[in-house]
Amino acid sequence: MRILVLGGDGYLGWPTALHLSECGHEVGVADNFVRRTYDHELGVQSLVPIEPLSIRVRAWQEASGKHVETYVGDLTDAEFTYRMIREFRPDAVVHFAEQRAAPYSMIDRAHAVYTQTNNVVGNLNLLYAIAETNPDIHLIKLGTMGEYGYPNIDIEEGWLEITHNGRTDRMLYPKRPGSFYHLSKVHDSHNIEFACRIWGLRATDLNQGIVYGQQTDETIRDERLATRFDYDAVFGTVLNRFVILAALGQPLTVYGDGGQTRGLLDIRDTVECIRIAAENPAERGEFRVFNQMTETMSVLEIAKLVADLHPNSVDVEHLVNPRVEAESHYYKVTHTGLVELGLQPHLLSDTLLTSLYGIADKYKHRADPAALRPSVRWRAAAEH
Ligand code: NAD
Ligand code: USQ
Repeated sequence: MRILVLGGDGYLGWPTALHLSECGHEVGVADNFVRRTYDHELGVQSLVPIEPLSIRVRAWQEASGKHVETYVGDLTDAEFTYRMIREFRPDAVVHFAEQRAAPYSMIDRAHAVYTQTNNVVGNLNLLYAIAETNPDIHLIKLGTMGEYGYPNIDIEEGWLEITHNGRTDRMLYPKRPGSFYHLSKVHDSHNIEFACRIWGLRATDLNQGIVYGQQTDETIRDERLATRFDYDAVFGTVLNRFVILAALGQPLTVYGDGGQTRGLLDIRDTVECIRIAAENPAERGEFRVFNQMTETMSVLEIAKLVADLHPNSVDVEHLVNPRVEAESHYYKVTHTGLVELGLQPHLLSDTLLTSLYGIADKYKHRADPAALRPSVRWRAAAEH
């Protein structure tokens, strides 16, 4: 298949592009490098050094003999988006290209507006480009488990059958997200479902949990193929961040009680889920939703696991929660769709954690201690 990976210079987009290429697909990647700009803005860098996209692509050609086409541009630029879709003629488009950090979206008004504009407008341009160029293209869109929030009922895969006053309908599962970033994904999901309904597009919305890990079978073939590994309090996600804090000899920063329970998955499962979704497309007119996660853990359980298995002594510290979120709640999620299509999950293991400790230890000198403590507070705008 011809598969275009948008956001292909990012943490997940790059390893996904390599995996799809390795599996025999013709792959193109697109990116505007804004993720590298956020690093400059925040004064941080990926703990593991990453090469520019042009060098990554050349290194992959050398390692595998396979070519990856690149498109440099911004999805909010409609002309760029249309041109890329027309030129590459994809069978499937994998859309990772959004601002993805909840704390970044909560810094202030400008960052909230930027996040929602970038994400919602980019996705809308893409929907139009697909509809007007070739409505048969399968859109595989990265959503997030946080779209659902943490309701006191079981979470289904995107849809919910509701009986009200004696009548029944199949509705989109109600959403109650916890940041302006997570809200942008809800807006995207609604726009995509509408496009499937009115134009007959085919789409898979992947409500992905928090990803951990840094290496895949493809990225380990050459140091120049490494993907990023974030540790700072804005972009570092909880498990990766705790591993790096442990390497630095810093306490693991559990926000509040730590009873926040989340869906997680290994980066090797992310790339495989995308392959599975691409090779088993949604039907025309179908808005298909998969909950892309393999296990659930609370933040405190993650901290304890990282601390217990670490060779050095590691403290766990409870901080006043900078976010507004439930610190103890019901959480039960259906996530059978991808497994039924063949996903064989890598569950979090001592071996994976030990290998991550090695990576964090090797590069810990690159971390800026000033970026470790959370500084973005959800309530800030309303505090005078
Ligand atoms: P990332 O920030 O590392 O990668 C996103 C890439 O998209 C970056 O390279 C960025 O430069 C690019 N991009 C952003 N806006 C763009 C635009 N307007 N035009 C062109 N390129 C643009 O993020 P990631 O961690 O790889 O996440 C990828 C996707 O997966 C995101 O949509 C995110 O919401 C979703 N997701 C990530 C996680 C996780 O744990 N990392 C979990 C669930 C869902
Ligand atoms: N947390 C801590 N201490 C920390 C960092 C985080 O207690 O040092 C807590 C947070 O308060 C939150 C949980 O850990 O309760 C997860 O935080 P996170 O930053 O790891 O994840 P989140 O903000 O939800 O965002 C990440 C990705 C995002 C993706 C989402 C998947 O950045 O792109 O959409 O995970 S999900 O959480 O399922 O919505």
